[in-house]
Amino acid sequence: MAYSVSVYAGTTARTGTVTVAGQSFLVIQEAFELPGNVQATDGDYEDRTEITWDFVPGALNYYLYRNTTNDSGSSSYIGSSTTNVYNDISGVVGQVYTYWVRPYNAGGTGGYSIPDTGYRSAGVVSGSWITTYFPGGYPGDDVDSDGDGFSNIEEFIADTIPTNALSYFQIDNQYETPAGFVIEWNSVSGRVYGVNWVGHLTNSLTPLTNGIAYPQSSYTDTVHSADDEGFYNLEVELE
Ligand SMILES: [Ca+2]
Ligand SMILES: [Ca+2]
Repeated sequence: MAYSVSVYAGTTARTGTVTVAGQSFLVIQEAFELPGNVQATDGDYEDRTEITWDFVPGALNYYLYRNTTNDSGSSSYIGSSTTNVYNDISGVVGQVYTYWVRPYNAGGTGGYSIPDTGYRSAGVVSGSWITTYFPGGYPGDDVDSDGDGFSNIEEFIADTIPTNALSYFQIDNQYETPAGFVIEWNSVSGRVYGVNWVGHLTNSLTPLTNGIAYPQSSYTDTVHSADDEGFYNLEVELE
C-alpha cells in the first residue's frame, strides 16, 4: 500500500474538505489563524456599530463581512481595516447583523472568524429592549407595530409591550371616595406620571399634578368632587 501526502496551497481560504484531482482532502490547518474575540457593539452608538477583534500574526489587512442571518456564505463584504477596529456606519438602525472578520495578506485571505452580532442604537430606546421585542430589527420609534394606537417609542416610555396590542398605557381603575375621585394605573420604575383634567372634551386639559414617581400608582382628585362630569388624562415620561 502506498501513501502520499498532499498539501493544499491556494489563495482562497479553505475549511472542511477540498477536492484536488478527484481526491478529497481534509484541511487541518489554515494559512491564518482566525481572528479571535470578534465583538460587535449592541446598540452602544446611534451612528455606528463598532467591530473589534484580536490581531492575527502575519495579517496586513482585515476584511469585514455582514449578514442579517448567521450565514457567512451569503454575507456581504462591507469594508476593510488595517487595525483591529472597524466602524460600520451603513447598518439600518436597530437591525441586528452578524459580523465576520477575515485576515488578509499577499498570500491570500483567511477564513471567516467566529461571528458576533451587533446593531446601531435607535436612540432613546435601549438595546436590550430592541433585542427582546424586535430581534429581527427595529422598525422605528414612530411605528405602531402592534396597532394599539401607541407608537413604539411611546410603548418604550410607558413600559408596555410594543408587539402586543392588548398591552398599552391606560388608566386601570377609577372610583369615587369621600376624599375625591381616584384614578389608578400600573406604575413602573424609572417613570414619572402626571394627571390632567378637563370638564368638557372641547376644552383644554388642565394639569392637576405632575412628578408622581414610581411606586405611587394612584391619584386622588380633591378639587373636582362637586363637578357633574370630567375627564382625566394620564401622562408618563422617563425619569
Ligand atoms: Ca403599539
Ligand atoms: Ca402594545
